[in-house]
Amino acid sequence: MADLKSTFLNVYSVLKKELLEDPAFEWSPDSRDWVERMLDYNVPGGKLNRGLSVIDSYKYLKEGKELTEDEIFLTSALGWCIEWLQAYFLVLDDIMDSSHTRRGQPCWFRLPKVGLIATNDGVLLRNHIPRILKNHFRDKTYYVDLLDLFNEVEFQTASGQMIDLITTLEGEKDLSKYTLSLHRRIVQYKTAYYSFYLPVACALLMAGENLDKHVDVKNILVEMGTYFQVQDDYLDCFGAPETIGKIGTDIEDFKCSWLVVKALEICNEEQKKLLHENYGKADPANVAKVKALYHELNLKGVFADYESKSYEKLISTIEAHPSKAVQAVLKSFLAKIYKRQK
Ligand code: DMA
Ligand code: MG
Ligand code: MG
Ligand code: MG
Repeated sequence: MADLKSTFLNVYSVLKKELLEDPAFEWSPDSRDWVERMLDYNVPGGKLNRGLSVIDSYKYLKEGKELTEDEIFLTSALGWCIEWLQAYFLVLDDIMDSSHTRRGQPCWFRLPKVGLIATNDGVLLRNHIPRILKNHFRDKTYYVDLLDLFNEVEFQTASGQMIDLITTLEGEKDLSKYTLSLHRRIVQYKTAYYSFYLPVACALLMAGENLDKHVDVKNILVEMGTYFQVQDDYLDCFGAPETIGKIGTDIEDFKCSWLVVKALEICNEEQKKLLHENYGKADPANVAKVKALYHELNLKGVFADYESKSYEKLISTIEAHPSKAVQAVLKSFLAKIYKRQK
């Protein structure tokens, strides 16, 4: 595993070098330095789960057959395209969410020398993906499907981000619209497609599969992605910033988080009033009141219950899938995130 990760990181260096020598641009030392620093700061520093999953999934689809050097390189390159997509969304997400830290360091836009240049860096990160794909997949039969897949998933993610953001401003801080179904819709689009469906879909395309025939796999992965974002919402409030690498902002940002949805479901009138008065305010005193209410309502326990029920449900859906190889892909993905602390 440690070995797979170092191979994967080597591929990052290769891809970065190619991008820094892209013949479509006349590079100067300062432009090259900027992009290199921007990439090193934003692309490889995460858990790399999404990227590594492409290699893992492809292995399972090949039913344990040893991968060739070429296959390892190509699955890694696709994995990195997903990590690039993630970096692009996160750089912009942190600006929009007024976040402070990410992966244990200040958000890119918080660096004094960066600021709103970060928005163009986001655009650059996004543009790197089709360039990597062109460099390495142009002559593959599945090239068009790959481009189409990334386009579709990017559109879904941006649409999810849009509804995540506009629900926080529609009307005057209206908590009554925060329901489980709205939450589900937001997280399905903003997180599940790119984090869960995309890695497996990349592996399926490389294995010569037609994605239209794998709608059942997509549905399970979207379910898993929803569970993953509920964990993210939980950790935003209850996770340790040193472990998750970021300081939560969901309460301040008036987000339609799973926690506030659950709190609204189980609270009494008095507690609801407290939520209305304190949710979505930047003052730490207001945030502390919301957190105290979450403790009072035992949201930790409610979450633990949700977590084990989701796991059981996912496992039984996976085990109902006719292909053992697909089952293995899905189970390994689930094992990586079950009860995660970061
Ligand atoms: C993030 O949702 C979704 C995308 C597409 C980046 P979020 O704002 O809850 O993520 P985080 O908690 O990592 O800022
Ligand atoms: Mg965010
Ligand atoms: Mg966000
Ligand atoms: Mg979050």
